[in-house]
Amino acid sequence: MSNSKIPEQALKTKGSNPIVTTIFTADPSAHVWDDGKIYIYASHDMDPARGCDLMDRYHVFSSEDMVNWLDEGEILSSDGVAWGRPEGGFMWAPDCAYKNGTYYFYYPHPSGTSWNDTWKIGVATSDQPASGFVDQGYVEGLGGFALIDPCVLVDDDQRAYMYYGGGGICLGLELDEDMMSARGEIIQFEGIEDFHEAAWVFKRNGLYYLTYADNLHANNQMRYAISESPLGPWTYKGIFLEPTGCDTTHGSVAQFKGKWYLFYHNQVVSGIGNLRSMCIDELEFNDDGTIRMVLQTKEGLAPADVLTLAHPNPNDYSVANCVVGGGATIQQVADNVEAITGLELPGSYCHFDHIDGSTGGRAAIYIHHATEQYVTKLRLQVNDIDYTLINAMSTGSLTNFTGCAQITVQLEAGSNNTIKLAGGNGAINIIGITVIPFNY
Ligand code: FUB
Repeated sequence: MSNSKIPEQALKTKGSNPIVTTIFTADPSAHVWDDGKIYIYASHDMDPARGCDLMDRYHVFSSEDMVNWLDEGEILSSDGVAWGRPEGGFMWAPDCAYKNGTYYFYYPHPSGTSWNDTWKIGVATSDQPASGFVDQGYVEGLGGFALIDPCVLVDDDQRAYMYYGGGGICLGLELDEDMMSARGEIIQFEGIEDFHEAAWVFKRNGLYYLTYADNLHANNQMRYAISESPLGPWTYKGIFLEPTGCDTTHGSVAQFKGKWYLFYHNQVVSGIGNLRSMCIDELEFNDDGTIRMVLQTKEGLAPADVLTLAHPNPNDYSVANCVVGGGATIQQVADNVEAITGLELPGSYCHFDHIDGSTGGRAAIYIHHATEQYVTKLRLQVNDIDYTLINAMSTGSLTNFTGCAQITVQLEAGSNNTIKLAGGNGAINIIGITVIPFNY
C-alpha cells in the first residue's frame, strides 16, 4: 500500500496508544470502506474543555496499516448545522454508514438552548468518506429520552439499522431506504445489563454483537450482548473492557485485514476526563464466539500491512522560511541544526508564510519538533483561522527532533498561505514544517 500524504519523517513502523495525540479525540467509530482503508469518525474534545458542552468540529482519520493514522481534517462543525442550537457545541459521539454510493454521517446534537431536552440525530451526506459532507437535517420519527450515540449497521442484505440511547435506555430500529427516517417500530432493548450509553452493533459469523458502556461510577466499563437478529432479543454476555481510567468509555469494533480490533478512548495524554484520546487494541474471540477481555496496551499494534510512501516531493519549510516574534528566536541548538526556540514565553510565536496550497482545500501539516515535557501545547492559526490548541508529544529532550505533530487544515489556492504557531504553553523547539496539499 502506498500513501502520498505521509512524509518519510512521519512514518511509523510500530504502533502506540493513544493513536492520535495532536488533537483530543473521543468516541471512535471505525469502518472499512471499499477503498480498502479503515476510517475512524471521532468526536473532538476542544482544548481547554468545559464538560462536554464545547465539543465541536468532527475530524476523520484514515489508515492503511493500523499504525499510521492520517488526520483527514474536519468534516462538520456546529456552524454547519442550520437546525442546531444557536450556541453550538455538543457535537457528541458520531457514526458513519455507506449505502448506494453515499456516506451518511450521523451525529447527536441538540436543536435548542435547553440542550438535554432537545437532542436530535443529525445526518450529513457525501459521496466521499472523509470530505464534502453537507448537513441534511435530522432523522425523523425517533423517540426516547436521550437521542445520543447513534450507531448504524448496514446488514449483508443492505437493510440498515440504527441504535442509540443513553441514561439507561437503549433503542433500535430499522431505517427506511432514505437512511433518514424510521421504518417500523422503535424497540427498547431488554436484558442488556447495566446499559448506560455508547451502543455499537457489529456482525460476526452471522451473530450480532451489541457493545455498550455501563454505569460503573466515574470509570465506565464496556459490556456486550449477542443476538441472532439485528434488533434482538439480546442475551447478555459480560464485561470485555475494564475501566480505561476515564470516567466515560465509548468503543467500536471493526475487522481489518483479517484481525478484529476494539477502538476506545482514555485520558492518558491530558489526565482530564473531557480531553480524551483514541486507542486501539486487538479484540479476540473464544471458539464459542464470546469476546475475551481486551488487554489495554501502551505499545499499540504491530502494522497490519507494509506502507510505502508515494509523495515525490513533500514541501518542507525550514526555519529559513519562518518569521519569529514575541520573544521566540532562531538559534543553533546542535551541530548544523537551527531551530525556533523561546516558544515557552507567553506571547511568543512563529509563522511560516508563502505556503503552497496547490489548488486549495485540505492539506496535511506536519510540525517537526523536540520537547522534553510529556505534552506541550501550541496554538495553531492558518490564514487567521483559529484551530485552537494542538499537542506536541515528548521526544525526551529539546534537541531530539523526532517529534512530528500532524493535523489537516484548509489552505487557499496558490502560495500565499500563512501557518502560525503561538507558544506560551511549554518549552518546545521547532525545526520546520512539512505541508502536503491533498490535491497534489
Ligand atoms: O463524548 C460525549 C459523550 O461522552 C458521548 O456521547 C458518550 O458516549 C460519552 O463518551
